[in-house]
Amino acid sequence: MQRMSGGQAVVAALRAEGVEHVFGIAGTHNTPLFDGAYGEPAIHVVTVRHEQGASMMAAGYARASGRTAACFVVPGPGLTNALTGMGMAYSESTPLLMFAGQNALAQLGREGDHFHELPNSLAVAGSVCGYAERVSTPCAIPRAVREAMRAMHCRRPRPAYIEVPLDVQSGVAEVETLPREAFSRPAGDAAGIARAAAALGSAERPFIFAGGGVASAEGSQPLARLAELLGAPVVTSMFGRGVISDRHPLALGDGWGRFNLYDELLAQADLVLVVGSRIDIVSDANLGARFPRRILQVDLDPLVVGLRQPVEVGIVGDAAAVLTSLGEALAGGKARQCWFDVAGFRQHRRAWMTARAGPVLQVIEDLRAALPEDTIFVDDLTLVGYWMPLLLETYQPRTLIHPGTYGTLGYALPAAIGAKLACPKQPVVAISGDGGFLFTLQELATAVAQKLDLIALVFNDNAYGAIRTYQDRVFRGRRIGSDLVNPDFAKLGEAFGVHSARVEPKALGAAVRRALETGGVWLIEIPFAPEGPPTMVPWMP
Ligand SMILES: Cc1ncc(C[n+]2csc(CCOP(=O)(O)OP(=O)(O)O)c2C)c(N)n1
Ligand SMILES: [Mg+2]
Repeated sequence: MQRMSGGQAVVAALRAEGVEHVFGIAGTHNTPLFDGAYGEPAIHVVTVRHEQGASMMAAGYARASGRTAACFVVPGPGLTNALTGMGMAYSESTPLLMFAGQNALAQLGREGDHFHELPNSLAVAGSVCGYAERVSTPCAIPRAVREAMRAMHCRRPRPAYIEVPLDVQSGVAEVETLPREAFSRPAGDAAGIARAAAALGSAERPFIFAGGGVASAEGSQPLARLAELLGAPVVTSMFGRGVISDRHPLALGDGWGRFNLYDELLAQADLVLVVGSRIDIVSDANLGARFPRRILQVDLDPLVVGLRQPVEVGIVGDAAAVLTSLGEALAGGKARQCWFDVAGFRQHRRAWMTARAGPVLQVIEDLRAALPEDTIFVDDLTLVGYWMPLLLETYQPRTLIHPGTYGTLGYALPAAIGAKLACPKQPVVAISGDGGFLFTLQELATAVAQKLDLIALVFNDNAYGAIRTYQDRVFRGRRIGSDLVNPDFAKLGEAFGVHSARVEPKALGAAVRRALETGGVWLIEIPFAPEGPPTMVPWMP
């Protein structure tokens, strides 16, 4: 037991849980939270320039590292500003721990002119969280933080929200900090694993569809081992890119399986093991809907299993644990030859991409060649970004961070800042369009203040290009609201005190190499208007 304020109790609980970074903006309604971190060396407070940046940084931080960061925001506008990043994190199954201040307990429930008042804030935050709670005494803080951590680490990862009224933040009490706990996830039930192993053993032409759940469970090794035992090729969802290296002889690449590239695989396969993927709407429209009849599904979230299609065996559990158990169950047999012509598929895919992607293929290959293998790429919703999961050779998990199906613009820069703070030794590159970049560009100031080495690329077509393309394709060229008048990006970079450059696409490789060598924050504008992937919006007619 130790006597401390609610603000100090929050920070003590974060320290006890191993949280190292807090992103946020202070106001009268959360200053005691910030004050709790005063002089606390274990907690690094990052002041951001908009709360949207805070939640997106925390999301990028977690996706790059698997570690959880926290945010401190004021209630009302601070919370509603943060919601977009929280919605994003919710859709991409990413943890982040959001703390908002609140008016004093006695003022709650009596709607009136209270400052920063947001009726039903718990319900508002709760709509994009797996856990939402208001604490009403400092003593309740360690338990609430523990419950939030459990919700994020033992169940499907989702943001968590804790609201701390002002009198609780400043109130002083005897608080007991909880000892560290090793969080565990369900390992999958033995009977289900035995049935799934038998089904895999009996299948003649199985393949594996691996999603982001494999990355968040650190399941790359057991995935590769199981695939090798079965001779099963592996397709990844866009969240799963990197869970198997593109150099692995069984890796088929991204399952944003547009263009009927996977028809041959799907026509021949007699069983699919779906692991750590809800089979999002994009994958479902293109690939899931044509899965073979026999489906085995492994997921931490019971609501996901069998959601899109009926499954022969469903297992609720941690992807790494279940893949390991399946591997052990099948290890007695001889490793099988792969039944599918992976090399032929890759050649076919490559020829297809070369024919359709146009100059964007070269741009992405140049980026790949110029940067080390562990570089973390963070995409925005931009035409180049859409192509990234398809075209970027990816060798390690968590190195291609593609936005979730929430699909907000402005994600790349703040998420890249979070990724860099989490993984300071890895180069980090944000890929934005001119439209999306202006949603969160002020976070360049945060990157400068944090003295980061970071490369922000802005592909400039002076348009909401994806929408312009869409209008051209679907609305017979009736362009409206999609042309943009932009600032001078080089001067903008200068004003923020970052290195800036404007380069033609063919000079991009050299430019990023130079940026990497020089260090610091770089804003590189590339005048470029690529084609979007042919079925860019697959769920539309
Ligand atoms: C918050 C938000 N508002 C609107 C959209 C709709 N939208 C999707 S892509 C896009 C265009 C993005 O333009 P830009 O960032 O320049 O990339 P480009 O498509 O030109 O490559 C828009 C407006 C969105 N995804 N998110
Ligand atoms: Mg654009």
